[in-house]
Amino acid sequence: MKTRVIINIFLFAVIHMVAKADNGHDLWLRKTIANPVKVVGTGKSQKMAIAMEELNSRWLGEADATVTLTISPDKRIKPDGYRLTANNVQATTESGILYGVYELLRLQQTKQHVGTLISNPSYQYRLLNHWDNLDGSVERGYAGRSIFWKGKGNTAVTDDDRSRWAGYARACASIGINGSVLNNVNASPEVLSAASLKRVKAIADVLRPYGIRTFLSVNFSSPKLLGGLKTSDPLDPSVARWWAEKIKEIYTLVPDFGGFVVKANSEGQPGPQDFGRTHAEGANMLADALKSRGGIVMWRAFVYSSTDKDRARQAYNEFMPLDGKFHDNVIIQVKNGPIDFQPREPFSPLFGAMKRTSVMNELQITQEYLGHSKQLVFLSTMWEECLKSDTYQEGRGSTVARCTNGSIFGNKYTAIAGVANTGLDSNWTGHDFAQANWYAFGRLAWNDTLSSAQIADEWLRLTFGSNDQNEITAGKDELWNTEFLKPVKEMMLSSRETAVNYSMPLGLHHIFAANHHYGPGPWYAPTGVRPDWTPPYYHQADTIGIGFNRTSSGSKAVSQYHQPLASQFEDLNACPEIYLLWFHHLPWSYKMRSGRTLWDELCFRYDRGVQQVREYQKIWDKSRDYIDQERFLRVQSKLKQQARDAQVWKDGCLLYFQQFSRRPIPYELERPVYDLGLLESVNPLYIIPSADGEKEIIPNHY
Ligand code: BDP
Repeated sequence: MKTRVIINIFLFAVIHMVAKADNGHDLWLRKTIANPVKVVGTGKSQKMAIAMEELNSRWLGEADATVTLTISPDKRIKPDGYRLTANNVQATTESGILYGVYELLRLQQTKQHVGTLISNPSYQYRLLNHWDNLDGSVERGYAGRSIFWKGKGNTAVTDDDRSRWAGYARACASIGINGSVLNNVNASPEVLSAASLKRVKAIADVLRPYGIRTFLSVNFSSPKLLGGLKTSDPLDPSVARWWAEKIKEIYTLVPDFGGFVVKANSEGQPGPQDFGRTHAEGANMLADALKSRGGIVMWRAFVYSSTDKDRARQAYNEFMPLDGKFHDNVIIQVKNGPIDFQPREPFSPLFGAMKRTSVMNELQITQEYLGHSKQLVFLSTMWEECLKSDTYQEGRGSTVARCTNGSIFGNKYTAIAGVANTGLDSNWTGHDFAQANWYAFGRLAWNDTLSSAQIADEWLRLTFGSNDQNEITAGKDELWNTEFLKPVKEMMLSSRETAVNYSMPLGLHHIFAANHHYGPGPWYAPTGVRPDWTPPYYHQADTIGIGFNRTSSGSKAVSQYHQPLASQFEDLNACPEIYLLWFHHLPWSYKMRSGRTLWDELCFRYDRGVQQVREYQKIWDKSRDYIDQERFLRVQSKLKQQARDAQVWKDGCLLYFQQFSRRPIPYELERPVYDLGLLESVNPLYIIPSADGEKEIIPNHY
């Protein structure tokens, strides 16, 4: 009897633990108790089979309903688009059917009404850029090693690999992503070797049924480095021939191969300028070789040299004279801001300015400058801010989105890319909330007018909602909405501003400790390091004031923006305060709109950032009863670290800048808890052990 009781208690505990354990692997595609449904569809392809399987396993509509999947022409529906009713998905392609099915299931799962709707993607190419190296490491990756590459001598494709890739592809397809660039923009020529291409083929075969095309980043010197040619000069016929042969080899293995991404003459990467050729000459040579196969070239505009006085101006200076010189299957891939994925930047002035060239936006999903996978920062609001920024290039309403999605310039090819945050971690992204950034990127790439509030709402419902076999939330819908959904959504929506506040408010940028881009380091300026790789270059703090003067009395970067923006950024009374120190160098005593001095305002912002993270800790602790223990504890511990690290940012920056401002931190604010000397002498990350005990790698460059 006694043993039986003990066994029962044990079983109960185990069942309970299992129910409460959740490693996050299922992302926003969690298991549901589906209703029976009959799916009628044409075609027996793998893609259609996936669409049917998804409906069968996750249908939450009327029980025993019949759903039809119809492929038929309709002028209103673009290739990947679809038309939906509660019981029918119509598209002109199988990919369209797949996307329509995912949308239908999403609407059901988020308990929205399914009326009749037609949906077409904003961009033709909706791509993830993986900065994965062939050795399995991931540049700026914070979620474990590469899901694609395992290093030399480890090229055999296992079932494990295939199931990872399929899980990844399914997640991508469910949010409309239709292409993956499999390797780092700092590309090893080896990616084009026979052995690597074999693996590329294996990956492409798994991604294809989910509508995902495969792309590669290539090293511009591959003809010489891999092919043994004497040169990689794009105008040398033997070089063009080498690329044509290589491209033929790729298409034999991957018939629907998408094309190349190229980082050329940027941060030490080779490029056409090494041979006295222009970016256009380099890009066009590759584009011509890809053209007959339907491939494209995404040529990155991320270029800057140490000699220029303002890094923010350089991409524009370099690329504007080439406008109109690129062949039509070249797209210029431009980072959202003129410098480099900072917590906040104004949009790159190239958007809308290049009128005779296709331009695409490159966003960064991996949180290189926004807390890695240690901090909860929902990036959707940052991307929304960029996409909705008005460039005025073709009059009012010429938003960055409209300048790149074809609606203004009628570009032949339209695209958007996000630098992926995926890795081998069981939850894919390290931080459970970083999944939301992957999700948001896909949703915005599909529809660049969506609001971050809607995206956050969807993601929370899908990821933590009550539709799965989650007895914790069953029957608690009302409470779940008010006690969990609402506060957690608000936390997500404010989280990027919070990160800006505790790291670089008011337009400050690039004041990181070192190349790892995590902790603060406004003081970081080792001798011998090029100035544009040190924070003082960007903040320019001195006893008079702080900020980078980019007005007509400074670097004149404002002039790269179309009117009325150029004047607005130039004019202190019109410049948005969020960009103040991006465009202006101002005295510490400068009067802000709040009535405070610039110094006081800076102190308030840093402090507010810290306070906001502490609030998040409370919000999260209150959500305990609404989600599983495993994810609860994981996020709780990450928030703890975020609160500590926000304090390091605040103390490090304020104590450092205070040496110049020589003003007290306003007395109503909490005092610093760290000493500047300590923060300066030790990399802040070393004095605060991370929650997961992980060791940071000491960088050797900025
Ligand atoms: C910077 C990263 C670096 C990348 C580079 C790029 O620090 O690792 O290689 O951008 O985008 O943000 O090429």
